[in-house]
Amino acid sequence: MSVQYWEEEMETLPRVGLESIQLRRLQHLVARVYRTVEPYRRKMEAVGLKPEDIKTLADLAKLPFTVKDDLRDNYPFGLFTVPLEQVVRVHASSGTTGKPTVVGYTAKDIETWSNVMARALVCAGASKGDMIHNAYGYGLFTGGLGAHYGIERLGATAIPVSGGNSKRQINIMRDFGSTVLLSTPSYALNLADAMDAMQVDPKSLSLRVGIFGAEPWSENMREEVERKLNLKATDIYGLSEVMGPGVAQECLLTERGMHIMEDHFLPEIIDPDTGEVLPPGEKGELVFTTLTKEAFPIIRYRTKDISRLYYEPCACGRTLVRMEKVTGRTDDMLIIRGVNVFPSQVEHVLMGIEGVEPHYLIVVEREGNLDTMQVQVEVSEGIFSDEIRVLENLSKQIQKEIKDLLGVTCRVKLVEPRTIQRSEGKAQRVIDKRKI
Ligand code: DLL
Repeated sequence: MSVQYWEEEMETLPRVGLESIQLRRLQHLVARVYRTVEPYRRKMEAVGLKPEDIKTLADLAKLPFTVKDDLRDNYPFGLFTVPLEQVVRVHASSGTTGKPTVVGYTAKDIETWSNVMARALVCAGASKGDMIHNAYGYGLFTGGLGAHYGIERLGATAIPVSGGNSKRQINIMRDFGSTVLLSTPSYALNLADAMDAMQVDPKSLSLRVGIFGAEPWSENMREEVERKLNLKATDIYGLSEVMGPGVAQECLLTERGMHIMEDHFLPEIIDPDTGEVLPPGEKGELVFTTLTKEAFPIIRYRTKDISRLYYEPCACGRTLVRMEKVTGRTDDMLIIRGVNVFPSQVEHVLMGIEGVEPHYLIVVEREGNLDTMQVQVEVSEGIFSDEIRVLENLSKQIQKEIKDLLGVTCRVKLVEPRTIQRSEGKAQRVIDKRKI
């Protein structure tokens, strides 16, 4: 299989060349935000830093971080660096806590985004001839439109189906011959269930590749999606504060990690407690600086996503650094009786157990002074009609494996197929009643 690129020169540039481009862009960016954005200037002044102090890429670490609260404090447009007349689009997060965060794009930003997204699609093995079924939500969420512009830039055919109405999605896949599926991994499983209910054999469809992201998913979930949808499942990463989908994408040859579009998004890994930059290969919080964005550039944005960076060459020939699959966030980490628990770890256990479906909910409560964790999970069709002993054993097995991996004793509630609420976008995996 020959490797295809979208912007070959940039994607395969030797690292010295890449780093010199990064430095030039960084210096330009810092000078611009210092000049045009009051909150950035104030933060730099507070640590006695001037744009000309950025002399090497290592000087990036001298710059103050940006956090989600900075966006909220400057709601809605306070961090934009261009007049609103130059902003051709805005996106916003739903804002589960507090005000939503708003991001903006100039025409050139949309151009850049379309290109990095086209790169991501090609990186996942898509090409001009593909029928690309885009089930990311269209609207203020960056998923739908972000991917859409990349598909058109690539010259493939976009099917802008958005999320929801699984039955119609499957009819479209069958009738239009969708070859590439873009959706959250949880919605992909939802589609697999719907196919099953409609008695549509995935092998009768033309799906070849899935480009799944916007939420964490485990390796076991990958296997599950690949098996149930009969396609190759790849991971795509992005966040609205930095751009949207297309910040990083897994290639078909990599054994680990997604290539970061590093000439546009400069990554660092920091210790989330001290803020110190960690050496390559170490696990920590991912931080991004945008190098080319005009309307809403961001400096050292703390993503709260946990990952690590691999600088070793990749078999696909791309020199762009790879980031490990995001295994959790510094802020979705649950602390249960003193133990750190990531929902993705619970998922990992569940996906490895026979008879269990990939639909689950973690409910955390406080009883007296004690935190309790209940894991509700759907069991496969047929198991419910089996003897009670089978169910009891299954519960015990789940409880034991979670205890072994995480050191936490949980209660397990097995529920019937299709009883846990399905998502059309990001799945809600945790109900933490301690916070309500
Ligand atoms: O989720 C952008 C996106 C759309 C990415 C479609 C991929 C595909 P936000 O709504 O701003 O943007 O959410 C960003 O979602 O900080 C991660 O915590 C999580 N996330 C995104 N992609 C992945 C992934 C979009 N592949 C937040 N794996 C990020 C794990 C992911 N988590």
